Amino acid sequence: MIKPDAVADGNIGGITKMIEDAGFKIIAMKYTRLTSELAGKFYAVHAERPFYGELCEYMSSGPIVAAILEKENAVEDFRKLIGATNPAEAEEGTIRKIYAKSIGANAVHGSDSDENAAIEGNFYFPELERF
Ligand code: DAT
Ligand code: MG
Repeated sequence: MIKPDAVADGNIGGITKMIEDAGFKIIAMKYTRLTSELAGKFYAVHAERPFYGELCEYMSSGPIVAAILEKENAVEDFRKLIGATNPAEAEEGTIRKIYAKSIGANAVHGSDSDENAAIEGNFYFPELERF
């Protein structure tokens, strides 16, 4: 996902270019907006965390871009490309170092496992049978 802060700042193109330049193939892409309830469903795994309410509010604060990406070793390589959750700790040249504003408004989401990538892909693109 390209998160609301990055979409609002006009960074869809810059982030998408970094993703493609890193060798990821975009196999589905959608510009959409979550309700707070849907954001809560997407991030249900964080329901007990103190920042959950803030996270759901933020993720529904504006449009986002959801995409399914394909690559060998995609999960690990994408986590490397996006950098640490907190942009203050993200390495130079990572998407979050370049585009994120804060630990909450951190420009992009990346799945943390193949299993969750399938669940999250299906959340946005249930019409794609392969997910
Ligand atoms: P990541 O997005 O790097 O996988 P995560 O899964 O731990 O990070 O958390 C999901 C999102 O929740 C994260 O992108 C931004 C928000 N978040 C995480 N930790 C936070 C914190 N300490 N304060 C505010 N928001 C936080
Ligand atoms: Mg995560």
